[in-house]
Amino acid sequence: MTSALNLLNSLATSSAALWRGTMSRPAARQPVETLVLYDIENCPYCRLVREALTELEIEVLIRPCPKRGERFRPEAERLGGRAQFPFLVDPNTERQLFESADIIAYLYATYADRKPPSQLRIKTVDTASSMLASGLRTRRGMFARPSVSAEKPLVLWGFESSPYARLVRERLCELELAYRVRPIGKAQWQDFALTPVRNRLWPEFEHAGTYRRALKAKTGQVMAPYLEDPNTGVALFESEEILEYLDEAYSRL
Ligand SMILES: N[C@@H](CCC(=O)N[C@@H](CS)C(=O)NCC(=O)O)C(=O)O
Repeated sequence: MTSALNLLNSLATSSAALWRGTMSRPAARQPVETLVLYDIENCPYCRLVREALTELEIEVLIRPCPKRGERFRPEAERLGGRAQFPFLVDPNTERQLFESADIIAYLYATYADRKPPSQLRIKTVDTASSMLASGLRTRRGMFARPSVSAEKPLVLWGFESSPYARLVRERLCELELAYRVRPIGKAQWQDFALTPVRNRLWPEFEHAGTYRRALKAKTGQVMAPYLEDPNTGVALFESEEILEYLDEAYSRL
């Protein structure tokens, strides 16, 4: 029951954020070295940056910095000089940026061959709707909880607005587990079909997105979230099972 309500709330959250972070139109160039984002899952400004990363289909390494977190916050503060999130580090250009609107403008200028969304729109409609979305999730994905660390980053295949992937990202943030996001935003109308329906109707469907194709080749289907843990060899679909796994493997509560 709780998880059904939680999922409904997550669906409402994606609606409040106007379903940004659903579609993907890949960047013209991909970073050679992975970008690093110091992030709080339920921070409205961090959400805007993650939405842009889904839209541009750019992989990112998230180092979660929830409030009261001690694992990655000191590193972010040392590098950036202050505790403010989102904080993006691009090892390809050695740029380090604060401010969501500046980060989004930088991502488009550096990696895309098209204009970014207007700064005015980001700072008004997008920020206001993202704040509403964060309000709906209240404390979820905001505060650290006791956990054991993972040696290697986990890998999460998903897209920003997925109500199911959000539940997993929140837990990864609370447990302060670093993870790579492999973005599988939607690019074709068939991507909107439920996975079992798509598998049945078009078993040979060729996905357009790089990560969609890679996930299909790896698992035989495209569904978000899909979590891989290189520390244990575990790989799972289904948000509920993933949450159980993360709690069992990493929570110290
Ligand atoms: N104008 C900044 C605002 C960033 C901001 O206020 N972030 C909050 C989190 S939502 C923060 O860093 N708080 C400090 C903390 O959590 O310790 C932006 O758009 O990136």
